[in-house]
Formats: sequence, structure tokens, C-alpha cells
Amino acid sequence: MTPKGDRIDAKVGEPVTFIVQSDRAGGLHVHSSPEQTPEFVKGMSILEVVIDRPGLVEVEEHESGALIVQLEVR
Ligand SMILES: [Cu+2]
Repeated sequence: MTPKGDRIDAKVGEPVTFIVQSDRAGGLHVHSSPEQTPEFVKGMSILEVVIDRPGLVEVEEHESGALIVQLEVR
């Protein structure tokens, strides 16, 4: 799985778009407060995530728990 924990800048209240290419259906686990679990399908999915407060937010693949990115939200 890539990326593996890259730090990405994001802005409070502005959507972050994930273009997911996967060989199986699954979900993301966004460690925001409250947490978010957008789901993706086998093939390509486009997911939008909005974080509504500043901080460092980890985004994992839900099933494996693998870290994909850290959103540095300001
Ligand atoms: Cu998680």
C-alpha cells in the first residue's frame, strides 16, 4: 500500500480528496474527532474527507490498520 505515512497539509473545513485504487473493497479510518470511516470499492474510488479542527490526523486503511497519510490540518 502506498503512500506509507506521508505528511500532507490540509486546511480546516476544506475537503481532502483521496483517489483510491484497490484490489478489494474496504475503508479508511480517519482519526479525526469524531472519527470517520469512508468506504471504497474494488477498483477506483474518490473519497472526500473534511476535518473540522486543527491537528495531526492519521488516516489508516481500516482492515490492516496500515498508516496511509498523516494530515497536518491548520
Ligand atoms: Cu485507525
